[in-house]
Amino acid sequence: MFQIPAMSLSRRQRGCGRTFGLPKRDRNGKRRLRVWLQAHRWLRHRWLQQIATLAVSVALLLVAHLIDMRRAIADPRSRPNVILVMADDIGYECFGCYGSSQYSTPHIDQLAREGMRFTSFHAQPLCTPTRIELMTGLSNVRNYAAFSVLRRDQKTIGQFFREAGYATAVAGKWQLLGAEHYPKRFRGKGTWPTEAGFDETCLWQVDRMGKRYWSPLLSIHGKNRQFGKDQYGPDIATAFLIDFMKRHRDKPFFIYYPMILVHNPFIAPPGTSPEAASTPQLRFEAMVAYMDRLVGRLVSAVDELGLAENTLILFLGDNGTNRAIRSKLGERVIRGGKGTTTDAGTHVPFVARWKGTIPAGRVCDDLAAVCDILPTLADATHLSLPEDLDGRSFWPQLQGKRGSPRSWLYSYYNPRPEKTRPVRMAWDHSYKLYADGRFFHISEDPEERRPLTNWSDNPAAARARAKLQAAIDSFPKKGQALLQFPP
Ligand SMILES: [Ca+2]
Repeated sequence: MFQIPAMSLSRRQRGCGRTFGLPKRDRNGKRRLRVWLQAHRWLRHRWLQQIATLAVSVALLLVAHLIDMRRAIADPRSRPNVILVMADDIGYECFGCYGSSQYSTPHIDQLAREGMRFTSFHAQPLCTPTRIELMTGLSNVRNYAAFSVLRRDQKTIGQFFREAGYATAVAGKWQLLGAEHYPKRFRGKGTWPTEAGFDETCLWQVDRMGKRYWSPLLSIHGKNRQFGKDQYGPDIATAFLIDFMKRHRDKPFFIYYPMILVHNPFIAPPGTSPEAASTPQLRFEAMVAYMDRLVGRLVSAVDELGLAENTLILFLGDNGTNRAIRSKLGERVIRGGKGTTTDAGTHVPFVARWKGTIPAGRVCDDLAAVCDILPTLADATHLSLPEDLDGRSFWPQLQGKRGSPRSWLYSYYNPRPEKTRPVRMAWDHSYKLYADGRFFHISEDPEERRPLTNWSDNPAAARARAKLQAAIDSFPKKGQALLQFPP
């Protein structure tokens, strides 16, 4: 109950009261009018008070929110450094943490123990198709023009980070400009590394095509430099990035490291014994071990600089292993599947570490793909992105939450559109459907040797087929940018 304050009525107020139809000589009526007017004034007064209180509360909330935002921006955890490492031509079957005892990958295995490993991560079957997806977060059906060419009208991961105030660097292999050894109509039609958002660059195969391992020809800050015969390209790229990290330890940085290793030619890396270099297979295994050592060198530098709890490190492969390579995994011998659309062509390792933020030692079985990396990094670092990307963020999963896992993956693959025909496919953990109707039980038949013909008798297969058909139908049938280059 509230108390009505005592107050006298003005002549005007009394006059007002009469307009409400009270009898002129009714004393009780006048008293009721007085009480009503007093209550009305009090309520109006009270209402104004409430409006004022509400306005002050909203203002205080806004101020608190702004203070929180400023704190969040000032908190290094909201703008972590990001190091994105992608090895060249290596599937999941070549890593200790994925069950291999044939290969030696102790540093990447340790990264997995200190972070999270994905068991069902997929890339495109070949270099450029994967790199375009990584740079743009889009399926190849939207923007793939030609092999070795990233259309220069595309917004890239480097540009997003640079615009957000990050220092950016790329070292390793580029292959996105159209170098001198490609047909003339593709040469120079793609994107320079600086145009793609990278401040500092140390890259093999930008405009020139020299050697990648010993006696490498590297483009450093846009100038081509020929190194000597005792100098090893992968060492130079790694040292370049460690130096960049040291110089930018006090501000957020984004490092993209598309590694030069372990693509053919299979040439022994530094320190390989003659016995370990006697066959291409053994030299490949030595290259894998050296690639792992370089990742270890980079991670050690992060830890020694005291940045482990402020740096998100990701490692993946860009496509399956070279087809000349055989790798034992449990009872299976897996032939490298680079360039093919089977599991051996697309199934790559994916490991992420951010000490104190990503729970250590976790394994995630969710489906994920290369085009998901850009949205995931945007989530982790509070970048804003367009909403029409094909990728889906798995940042919740990296924090140990359930997230919104994919129920299928989709691929449009047409690496050399001047001579290849597009392959369109969708798959989940169990089944894969091609747009031409081929349908496989991939968890039982990963090499896709036995197309399913009686799937309609199996309700689970029929349901999966309908889901995968809908996934394929949700994308355009034809590539949008094949052999088209902006001026
Ligand atoms: Ca590759």
